[in-house]
Amino acid sequence: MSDVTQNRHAKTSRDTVAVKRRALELGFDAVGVASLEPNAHADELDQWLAAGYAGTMAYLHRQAEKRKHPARIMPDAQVAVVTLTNYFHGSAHPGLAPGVSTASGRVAQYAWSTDYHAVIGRRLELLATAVRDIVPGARTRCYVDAGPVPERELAQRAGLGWIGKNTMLINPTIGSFTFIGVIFTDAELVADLPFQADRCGTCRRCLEACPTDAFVESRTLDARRCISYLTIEHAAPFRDDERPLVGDWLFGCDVCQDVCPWNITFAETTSDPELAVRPEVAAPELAELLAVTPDEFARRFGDTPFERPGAAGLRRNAAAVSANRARAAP
Ligand code: B12
Ligand code: SF4
Ligand code: SF4
Repeated sequence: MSDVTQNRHAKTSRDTVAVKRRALELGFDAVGVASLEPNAHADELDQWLAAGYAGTMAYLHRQAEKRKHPARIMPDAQVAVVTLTNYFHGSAHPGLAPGVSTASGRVAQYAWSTDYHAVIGRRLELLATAVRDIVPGARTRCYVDAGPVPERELAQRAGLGWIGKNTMLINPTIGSFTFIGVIFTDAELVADLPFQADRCGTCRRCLEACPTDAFVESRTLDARRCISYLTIEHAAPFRDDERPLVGDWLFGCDVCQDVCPWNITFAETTSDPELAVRPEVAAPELAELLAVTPDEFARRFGDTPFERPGAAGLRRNAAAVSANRARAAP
């Protein structure tokens, strides 16, 4: 290797270490660098879309080409810096979520605080600034749960964990209650080795615990049966066969993560001040939601994940939970 090449390698390694150190200083819990080869699971994505499992999430069809070829997401991108942020708020044994009374509906833990798109988005922008400082002239583009990015695949490729049978990215020391954030960049950073192992082994707890039987098989989710899809992404009124599926869940669902041994053993409660629990979203009263006006909804929930389905979506969900409880009552 020539001196020039050697010096360049030394510089890219130093730059990569500096970017990762800055990520941890900013409050990310784990960070890795992913290469941008075509998605190894492109065929699975095509089959999943063709089977109709995306339901009304039409954007997943539109974004498929980029998800299959992540290098096309940003021109000249060399790598993606991938971050994990732990949002676990403590034991949430199915049926016994902390803070949930019979007056309130159950809400998935990821939504118990200020909208993560804003919190993680701000943090990613700070990290992107650091990338541009460390590698002068570099360009960056940040994504968190928006845009045509195969986030879990990139996290696996960045060495941050494996994709479990419940389709979640599971980190062996943090678990799966994590947000994934991604920065595409044309900076020359050193890619990590992918996380190769499948640590699910013979376990099938998530597949068996799903209250709606939404898993067609391991790592294949029919989103149309998933409570998370029904209560958040699905915009239409519930059909009669959909309403009972949501059970007690007002917003999202955590069952396939709550039962996972990697969470039961390793997940630790976050102390991130920007992800502090807000009672009005963690345990909202059904009666209040049924009566909330659009102005009141915007004032109380405008900066929370409830904003996605909006007042009408939450009213639909609250009515379904109330009906399901009334039916289940002796
Ligand atoms: C659409 C979507 C949904 C849909 C569909 C979910 C799904 N499983 O696909 C719905 C609305 C149901 C949903 C629900 C939830 N979501 Co969501 N969602 C997304 C989104 C926008 C796209 C995911 C996607 O591409 N799905 C398409 C299908 C085909 O992909 P897939 O099931 O992951 O399958 C791929 C891989 O599994 C792989 N694959 C297939 N077979 C195999 C085999 C092996 C061995 C391997 C390694 C890989 C592999 O190939 C497939 C195609 O690429 C991402 C953000 C993003 N831009 O990536 C967030 C995201 C996946 N969601 C997230 C979260 C937090 C949730 C919920 C936990 C929220 C909640 N509590 O209610 C639930 C979890 C439900 C579940 N078990 O997945 C996080 C997950 C973080 C993590 N640690 O994994 C993400 C990454 C958002 C973020 N930035 O943090 N979500
Ligand atoms: S989030 Fe709930 S409904 Fe969706 S797959 Fe997991 S356990 Fe099933
Ligand atoms: S519950 Fe078991 S099978 Fe499911 S993701 Fe966790 S380890 Fe894998």
